[in-house]
Amino acid sequence: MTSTSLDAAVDIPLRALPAPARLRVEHLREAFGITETAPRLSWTPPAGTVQQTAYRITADNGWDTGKITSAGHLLVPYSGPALQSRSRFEWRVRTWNTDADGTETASAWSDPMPVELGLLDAGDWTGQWIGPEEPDVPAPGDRPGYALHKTFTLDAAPEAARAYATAHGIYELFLNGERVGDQQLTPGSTSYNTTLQVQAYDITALLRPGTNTIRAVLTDGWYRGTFGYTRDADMYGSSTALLAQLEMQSGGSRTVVGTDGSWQVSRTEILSADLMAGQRTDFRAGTDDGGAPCGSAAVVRPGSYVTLTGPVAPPTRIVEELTPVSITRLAGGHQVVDFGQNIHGWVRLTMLGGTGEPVTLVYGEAVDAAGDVTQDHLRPHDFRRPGQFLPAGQVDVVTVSGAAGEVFEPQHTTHGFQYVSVQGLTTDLAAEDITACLVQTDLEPLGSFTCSDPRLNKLHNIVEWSFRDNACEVPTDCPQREKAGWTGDWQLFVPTAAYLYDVTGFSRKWLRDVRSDQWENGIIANISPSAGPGVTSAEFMAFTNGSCGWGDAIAMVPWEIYLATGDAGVLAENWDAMNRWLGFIRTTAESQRHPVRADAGPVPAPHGKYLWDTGFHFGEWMEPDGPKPDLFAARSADHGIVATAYYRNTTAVMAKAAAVLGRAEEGRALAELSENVRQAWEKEYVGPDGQVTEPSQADCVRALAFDLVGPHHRSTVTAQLAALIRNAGTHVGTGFLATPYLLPVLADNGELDLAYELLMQDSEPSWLTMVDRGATTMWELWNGIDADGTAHQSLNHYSKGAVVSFLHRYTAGLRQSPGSAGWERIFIEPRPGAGLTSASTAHKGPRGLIEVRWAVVEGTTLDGVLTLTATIPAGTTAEVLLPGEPAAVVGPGHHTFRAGTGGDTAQPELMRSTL
Ligand code: RAM
Repeated sequence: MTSTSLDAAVDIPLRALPAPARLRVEHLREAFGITETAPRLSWTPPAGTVQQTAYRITADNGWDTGKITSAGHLLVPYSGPALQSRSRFEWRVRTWNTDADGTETASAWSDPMPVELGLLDAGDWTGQWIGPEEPDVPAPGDRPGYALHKTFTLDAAPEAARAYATAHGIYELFLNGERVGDQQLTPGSTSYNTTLQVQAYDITALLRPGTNTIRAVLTDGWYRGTFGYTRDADMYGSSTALLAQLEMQSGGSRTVVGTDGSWQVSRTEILSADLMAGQRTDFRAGTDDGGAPCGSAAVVRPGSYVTLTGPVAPPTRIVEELTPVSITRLAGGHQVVDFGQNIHGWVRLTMLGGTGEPVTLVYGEAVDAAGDVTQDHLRPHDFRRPGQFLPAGQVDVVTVSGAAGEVFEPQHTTHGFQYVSVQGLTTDLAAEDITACLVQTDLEPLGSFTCSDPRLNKLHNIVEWSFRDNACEVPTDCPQREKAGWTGDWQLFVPTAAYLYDVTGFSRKWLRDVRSDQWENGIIANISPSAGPGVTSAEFMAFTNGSCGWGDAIAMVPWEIYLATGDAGVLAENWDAMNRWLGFIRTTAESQRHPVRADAGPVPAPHGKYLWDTGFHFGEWMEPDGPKPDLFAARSADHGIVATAYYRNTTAVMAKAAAVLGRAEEGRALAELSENVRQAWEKEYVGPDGQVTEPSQADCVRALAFDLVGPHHRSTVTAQLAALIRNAGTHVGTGFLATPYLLPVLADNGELDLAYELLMQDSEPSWLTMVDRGATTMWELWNGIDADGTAHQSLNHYSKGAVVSFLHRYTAGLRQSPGSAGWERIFIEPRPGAGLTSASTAHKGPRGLIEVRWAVVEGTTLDGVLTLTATIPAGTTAEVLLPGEPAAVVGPGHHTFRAGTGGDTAQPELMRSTL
């Protein structure tokens, strides 16, 4: 290759074919305890491959496919011996591939990937559901942790041993005093009425001949603790319980120790633990590892075995630890620890107070004028006492017993925080005494971006952080005030998230909850997991379900996951649920008219049946100059312009999904319905002059993004949008729903410069205001920290962060071609602006690593010439469009292009080099 590569690192010699990599089973890197008996296997062809031509899979259970002539390496069905409970195999794969010369070469064998099944049937369980006897259950938020434990004897150390465990509540397992595994917050959050995850652990190394003690610590968690904005409790039941089974294999025989009435219950050092309120620990109150039975016998409780399932998403872990950037002792004695980064999780505190002296930790995202942690902006309204606010929670208290080695790490709660106010500790903290632990679903990073502007790099960084802080078990809205799986938030951020991380299993797991929580009439619950329509005590929480832009997640999220992975199974899994949601929209649109419209004309216009204009809708939500959110008023407001737009989009998405699923007839009907809805929107909301009649940036954006207006109106609506932006002093005016589409529709409709002006705007409201005011995560409101430094609402909501997709797709210029899924066909089309001189992005797609980097070379004879290098993985076609150049189509390999950056001055040149 004779090109000028911008980075030697991309010039890997392509002829040394390594082995296939990134082995996955059902999108999982770890497949331990799964309960899928027909798993699909995927791998990435060796780097440097142009096309896989054949593969061979072998496994240690005798499965051997032989050499199969096929380019397929995604979601290949397992076809070995039938899988049963506890089945285990290790598979590996080698491939035959053509290289750039068309020569076929065999790869090396991949590393093996172990797969082990958990317990598949209710009949596999001898363990019973057990729990503590609780004559007086304390108030929610104030309930203690219990230990359930049992001592048993083994003649010899087993050859292999497994523990299977789950709980109504959160459990941690300890075997002979050692914590079992590194997962956190187990069994994780799901819609427990239908789905409860079971974790499987390899405990072979923890057992010993003679006496062994198994101990589980059990707290309320999502099952029984307080939850969300309303702090409702007892969502799934009023008592906690544990189900566990230890299986020890020796010489062909299996010894089983399951939970039953012979287990003992002890109090623990956890005086109270609640996901919202925090954790109070008093080491004087706990027992040791449970070896000395005390307390009472466990009570056998009713509990389901049919809702049990293995993992479909990665587990939750501590994925990163941070040390303080500063520790300040305030005049009043509090020590304020600043970690320099807003995160989700807890701290590990090794410097504790004197014996019997409680130390209080108040967690927050901001400090007040005095420099202490403030939680004022995080307090939810107390809907039982209008005008009042509830406590923000997020407070831990620890008291030591004086025994050596006591460490406080509150693993039965979580917090959103950058700062911790440590109160009651006379000793000065040193940095090594306190560590922040980021608790997150252990997602594989896939994407990155960097460019020549440090502020844009920081913007990208804070968006990534907001996502990581809101990826714990389910996609949450914020890690402090609510921790709730709001459907709308994930709908609008999932395209961005799927570029940056592998969110496939994570989304499939959540979508299963969304389906479980769907109402009989087809409404998709606003929040999943949630326990059902009747469970919340707040009227406003119940009547807001059925909102456009939120419920539509049931179609939009599977579609985005399909695009990212090419897995049509995700569409199939959710097809019925999206149809039922559409049924709700359709029935509502056809049978109801908004009173305003009905008053204006008693006889509905023919297009009226396609207008979805009744029911509650959040609307655009949180526009900078929008009305103060008033849910009761919104209940009767006319949000038809937003809802009908989503009716159009969801039918359009479903028409495409139907085509992928081979449901051609349904696809045609959906496309027709979608077009009828589009025409109705245009008739109702576009005037004769082609302008949107209820002008707002958000509605103009939707008109363009959802193809609501015909081609002849696009330029008028674009001009209207541009005028609205200019009238706002070149400021963003969108809220939640339209923000992800704002810059793309400008760029796609001839307003690229305006898109960049908005991106680079640094007066309020704007993204860079957040960067300039020191944000380390994306704010819920455009003025999350106002000019006076006062915090408002959550400082950690990812929704506005969807803007970084513009950096990936337009600035760096990498996107999928229309009609492609799983990154099979891509477009590379940098759209530079704002004086940027370089940008690069990378995405580990299902076919391998895609890299794009461009720079405008300055100070050389090539001054003003854009040089672009691209790495295209196996089986992928890329169309490269450079400013002012004809399109070039290239295949796998490394490529370098040069082009004049436009204008008449640069000599247009396109130099392509391939391998
Ligand atoms: C807020 C949430 C969430 C949003 C809803 C409508 O309470 O934080 O982000 O989806 O409102």
